[in-house]
Amino acid sequence: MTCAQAIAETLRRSHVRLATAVPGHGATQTYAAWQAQADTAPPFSFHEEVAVGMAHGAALRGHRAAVLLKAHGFLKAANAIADSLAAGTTAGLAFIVFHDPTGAHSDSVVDIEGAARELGLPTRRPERAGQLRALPKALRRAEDQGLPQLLILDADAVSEEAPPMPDVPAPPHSSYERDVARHVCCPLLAPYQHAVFQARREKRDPDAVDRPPLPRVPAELPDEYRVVAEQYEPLMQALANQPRAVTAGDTTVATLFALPPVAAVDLCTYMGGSVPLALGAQAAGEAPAWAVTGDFGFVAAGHLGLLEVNQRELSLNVLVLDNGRAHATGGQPVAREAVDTVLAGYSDCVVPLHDPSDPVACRKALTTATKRDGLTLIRADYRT
Ligand SMILES: Cc1ncc(C[n+]2csc(CCOP(=O)(O)OP(=O)(O)O)c2C)c(N)n1
Repeated sequence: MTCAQAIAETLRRSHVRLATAVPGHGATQTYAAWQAQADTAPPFSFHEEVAVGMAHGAALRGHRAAVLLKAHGFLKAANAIADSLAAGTTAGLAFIVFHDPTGAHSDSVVDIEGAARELGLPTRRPERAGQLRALPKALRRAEDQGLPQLLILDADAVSEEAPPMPDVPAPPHSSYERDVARHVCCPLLAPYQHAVFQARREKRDPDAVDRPPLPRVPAELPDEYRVVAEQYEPLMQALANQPRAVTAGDTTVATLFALPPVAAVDLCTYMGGSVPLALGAQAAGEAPAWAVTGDFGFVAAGHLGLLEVNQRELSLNVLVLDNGRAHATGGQPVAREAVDTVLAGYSDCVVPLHDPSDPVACRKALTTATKRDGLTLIRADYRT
């Protein structure tokens, strides 16, 4: 058995429910071995930010997950990785970076160990002989610490003969509990989440960090968010009343409807992360899953996750709040054509919502989405 096959087998025996990967020396061979042991081979991802967001969505919801990538991809996914530290994890989450020391398979020689340690990401770089043993240990440590873990492995070792298989952990012991203060990354909660992260990083008790009071939405939001939030209220209220396993928000003001009393959103990390987070949870068996994104976040990065919905043949309901503005950052314009262009690739999946201020129209659009299979994009038109 090669090391690549042994890594895939160790992940499987360690109850890893979702593995994602982008091709690259080391990751390619290992994910090919992971695909070979599945009933239906899961596809490679196109973008590491999506691969990390999906794995984090699964792990936050209590399912072990791993991402196989190269150093360059780690840098591409750095925003998703940083926010996975802020939100933490429930089940084991391992980022496995295959290092290419000579650049023989890379556009350049890149070593991410320093950057990862600066981020505060718990990092191990085992010797070749210890690479396999390091995997179950990393998953266990992630659960004990509530933080994802990085393993840097030597890419050239993947085709060598594997050492004996290591002992593997029992299934994850803790299960997901909805916790907006910890899992919804946003300016109002960032200081608390950072204090929790520091506690976890230093192996102190994160529960000893004082919890912030949660403002009621929309009435108790700061002025700059409240006016925009009021616009979103009918749709977010209707969303809260739909059945869900999980709803992931994005960097839109609407994500603040995670707060009481509406409680329509459960998780949020980076800009463009709502689709991957929801989809990763869904791929691990959490259905129905919803994602809520603003138009700017969707055009900027969120749409990358849609490729995964289709290529993995999963179901996902996505609300695109098309207000023509990046309100969260002061209202920079988002051209209608930009949203049209991105949605053109998914025209069969779009359900228009022309009057999102009407609760009945909102409920109707959401119910239509729940009755459809595959991908549904509700385009809520706030422009007129
Ligand atoms: C990678 C990255 N770049 C920039 C930002 C700053 N940012 C936060 S929210 C936002 C715009 C969100 O606008 P939109 O998705 O349209 O939602 P809205 O606030 O209008 O509801 C931007 C650019 C960010 N959070 N992350």
